[in-house]
Amino acid sequence: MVETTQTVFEKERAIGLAIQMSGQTDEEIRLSLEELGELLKTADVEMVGTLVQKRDRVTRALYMGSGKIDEIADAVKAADANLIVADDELTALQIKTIEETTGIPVCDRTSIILEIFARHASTREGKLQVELASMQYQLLHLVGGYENLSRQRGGIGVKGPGETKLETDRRVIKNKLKKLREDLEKSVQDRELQSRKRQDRLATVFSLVGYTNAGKSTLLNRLTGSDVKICDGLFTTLDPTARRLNFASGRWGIVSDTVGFINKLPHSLIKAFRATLESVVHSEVLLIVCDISDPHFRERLTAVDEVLKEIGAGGHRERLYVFNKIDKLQDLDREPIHAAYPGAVFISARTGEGVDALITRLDEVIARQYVTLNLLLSTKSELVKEIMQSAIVKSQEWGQGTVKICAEVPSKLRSRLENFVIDP
Ligand SMILES: Nc1nc2c(ncn2[C@@H]2O[C@H](COP(=O)(O)OP(=O)(O)OP(=O)(O)O)[C@@H](O)[C@H]2O)c(=O)[nH]1
Ligand SMILES: [Mg+2]
Repeated sequence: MVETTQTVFEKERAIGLAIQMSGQTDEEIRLSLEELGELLKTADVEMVGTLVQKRDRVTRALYMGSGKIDEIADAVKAADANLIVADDELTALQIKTIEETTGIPVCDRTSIILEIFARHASTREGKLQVELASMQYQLLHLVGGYENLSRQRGGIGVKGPGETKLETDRRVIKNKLKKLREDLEKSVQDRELQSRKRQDRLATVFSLVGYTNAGKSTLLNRLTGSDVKICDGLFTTLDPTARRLNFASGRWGIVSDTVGFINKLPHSLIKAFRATLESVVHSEVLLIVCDISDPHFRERLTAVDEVLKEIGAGGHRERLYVFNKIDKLQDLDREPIHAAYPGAVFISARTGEGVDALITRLDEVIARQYVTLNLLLSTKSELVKEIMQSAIVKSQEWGQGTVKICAEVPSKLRSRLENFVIDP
């Protein structure tokens, strides 16, 4: 009988497996498994039990120790589960061995994340990036001549787009990967050409970054009056969205929302999402959004930091820590947080509390990205129009064929104005 993917999802009940290496605390493992449960929930799978084994190292073939495999089988039976999910990325050999021993399909954290991404990707670029990451995962998990259960089953994490028999051939996948990369490059170029208005290139870009579900999109909507989709689930946003933010001072900037981060974010995904994350790498200011109502917010911030380093946005870029969801906490002691994260701002993107103070801070930041210049230009110069659109003009004196302007100008425009600067 052929089961549709939908019915498979509805029925799925998973046992989560984790390895506790020496040096990892019980709490760390509990937290990670709890998050795996959230990931599964977002992928419509119920986590009905967990199994943890303490080990010094991961067994090459089995992931867990051989004695533990019988326990997995028992746990699966007791909980009436029909899926085993490891909280780490498994090798093809590990998947094969656990499946053969237990007779139950096996997948891993990475494939669940890939599945969620596949479901949430909506733009062509997003879809191409997910396809690229899935293909890379498949390539790593090809086992010659062996069709594992999860493959036959065609469920979670394995429904790589366009899956055909031919794809068991490494060479075919590699060719597809090459084509995907080219398509993606083209798609990114098209986006840049279409969406980057000339003016926007002069703007200071604030990138909203943070753990998934921290409230980045809610904050974008609150700041710019847009209506980006928000949802209480993981990885709601995959595609980068940028909106203009106008300040009362006349200055303006771009706020850009992007994919959230998570612990153990698969390398293949980070690599595939390079194009999307490019906007973070090139932005002047990182707004690190953090859900302060999460008791483990510090660990989340560490995970965010690690991903930022990995994508090359670790450096000395200006950072502003935005602690969100204060409406969920009654007596929040801000002192220790201020001490650990100087300049931190506390807000509720949902109720709007603290958002005005955040806007004031953003305007202060952006003010440093402007320079005041006295200029003498030809009235016919294209630059005059550009200044009028992007700068805060303090005075203008129109004469015969020339115009004297005193203006606060985005510093990105400065190099093009150098020849027209005059003494006040
Ligand atoms: N109580 C409360 N809930 C909030 C606040 N901000 C956001 N939320 C909720 O948190 C959930 C996640 O919000 P999103 O804005 O989608 O979070 P995100 O960081 O964009 O998440 P991803 O795109 O999935 O990475 C939603 O259910 C929001 O309604 C807040 O200030 N207070
Ligand atoms: Mg979002």
